[in-house]
Amino acid sequence: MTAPVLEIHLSDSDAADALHHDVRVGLSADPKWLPPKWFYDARGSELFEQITTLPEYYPTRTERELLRRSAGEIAEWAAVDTLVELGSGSSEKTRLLLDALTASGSLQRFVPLDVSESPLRAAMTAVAREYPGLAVHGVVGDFTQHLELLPAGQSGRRLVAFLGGTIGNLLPDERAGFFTALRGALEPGELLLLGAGLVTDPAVMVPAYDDASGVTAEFNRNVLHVLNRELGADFDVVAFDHVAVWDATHEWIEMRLRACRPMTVRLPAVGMTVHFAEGEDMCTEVSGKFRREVLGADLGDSGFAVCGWWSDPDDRFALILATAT
Ligand code: SAH
Ligand code: AVI
Repeated sequence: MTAPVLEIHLSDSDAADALHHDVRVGLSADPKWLPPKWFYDARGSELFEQITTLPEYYPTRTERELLRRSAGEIAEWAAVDTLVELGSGSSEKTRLLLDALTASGSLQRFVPLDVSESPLRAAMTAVAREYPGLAVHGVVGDFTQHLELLPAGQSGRRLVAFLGGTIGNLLPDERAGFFTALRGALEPGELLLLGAGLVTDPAVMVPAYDDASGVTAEFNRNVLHVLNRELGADFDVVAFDHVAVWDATHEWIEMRLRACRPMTVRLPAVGMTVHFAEGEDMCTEVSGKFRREVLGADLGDSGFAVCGWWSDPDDRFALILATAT
């Protein structure tokens, strides 16, 4: 087994600068908001893993089933030497791709990229142990900023996996920028495998973001623990209620934190004092759900051609294979 390599494009001080910036902008806006990437410290990443096992949270198990069905076909289509995974987290479902791509004989390297270093290290160690012939080259980075720094293919092509429906956590402008930047970072013929949630019944979607056992509520509130720890803030975390609503206009689930009472919160590291009225909402995440024709058009506009589409019988989730044209 070759020791995994970790490349860091986002140092602790870069991350601190980015957090300060996002908090200054988001908490002075009306309505207040925070970008979802700040959920994922070690505890937030652990809570996300728990979410993936909840009965209400269908995206992970649906995508895993789609990967089980499609991995062999994808491996046949794509004789790739490198599998890149953006927002890789635990890389749990990725094993299905790794199995198929290693069985087909072309894969030499796995490149997981994530903002969250400790879960990334844990995933890299586990993958390196399970796939001794594979070079594991992790990247601590932000997929909205560091795509051009991805390692190039060695002798052949790369397949970039962006799974879990994380594409839906980008706002429409960010999503368009992401597809364009990704296309710019790839050579013609290289591939994207995208996992995306589809628009379905709100009676199915909303409980997935508001589970009976309260794990998603804890995940949502975790961002306040992050701000308390990283910025010396004094959020009374339990005084915020978890809210998940389906926004039919934007076709996204919006997660919010709602102040139970009027509060004044100090954030010394950014020199801010922020007031919350009773019942005031702060948006912490959007989770966009898509329609086939819209995703195809977005990908086409950015220089990708869809060459494979797999979805479940209830049309709740899709895996899309696209080639850089
Ligand atoms: N792909 C996994 C994990 C999804 S959770 C799955 O399908 O289960 C989202 C992951 O994306 C987390 O690991 C989080 O740390 C990472 N992430 C969120 N925003 C990011 C960003 N801007 N750049 C890189 N990683 C990010
Ligand atoms: C990572 N991402 C795709 C998850 C989602 O479904 O939007 C994050 C999540 N938020 C609440 N539950 C899960």
